[in-house]
Amino acid sequence: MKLYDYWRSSAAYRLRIVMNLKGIAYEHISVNLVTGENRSEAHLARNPLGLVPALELDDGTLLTQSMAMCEYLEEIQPAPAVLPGDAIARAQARAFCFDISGEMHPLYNLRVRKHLAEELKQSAESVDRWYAHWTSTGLAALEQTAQRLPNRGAFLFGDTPGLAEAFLVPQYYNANRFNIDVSGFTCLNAAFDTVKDLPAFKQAEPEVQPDAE
Ligand SMILES: N[C@@H](CCC(=O)N[C@@H](CS)C(=O)NCC(=O)O)C(=O)O
Repeated sequence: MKLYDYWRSSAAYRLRIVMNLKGIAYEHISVNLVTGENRSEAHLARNPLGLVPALELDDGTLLTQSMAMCEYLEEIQPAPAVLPGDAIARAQARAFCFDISGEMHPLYNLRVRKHLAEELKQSAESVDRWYAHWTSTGLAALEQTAQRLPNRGAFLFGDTPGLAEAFLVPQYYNANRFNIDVSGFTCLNAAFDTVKDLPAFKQAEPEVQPDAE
């Protein structure tokens, strides 16, 4: 499989973690978001929204949307599982991931920040405040969710790391990068600390990717 990736893409980071957890080898192909390579004809043919990641299967089929791709990987290679076995816990784990990928991240994605700065002429300070606001409120809600989880084991959803951690860790990376205070999020911090040094997570870190600058 080919993963259209960018070292600093938090959505691609989710895929890298899941592929590492499952031991699925992939070819990394960098699509530079800073130079706008994601808006090139070649990449728009892969994903008309011009976003990464995209996953190209061996027969040339292209998949987009990190959650859909992770679910695909879970279906073709169920072990080790990244979603819990119980249907309710599975729905809750998916909801945790969608809170990140569908509610938080789209609000402060690069194209949103660029639009705020370039089209709406907002200052760098306002854009940073926008970013911090949506990250902090999103993480605060996730903290509440994590505190109420009935199925916690060593990890958020049981005894193995899964999609919830694979979606959370890249948001922590971003929060760190933009100096957002996460010290109050005790459950999320514990979840982050439990996985951050596992090889699947270490090897997915932005700074060790081949296109890291
Ligand atoms: N919902 C999509 C989000 C993908 C996405 O927004 N990717 C970002 C990088 S993390 C991107 O390509 N941004 C380019 C841009 O905003 O122009 C997913 O989960 O895969």
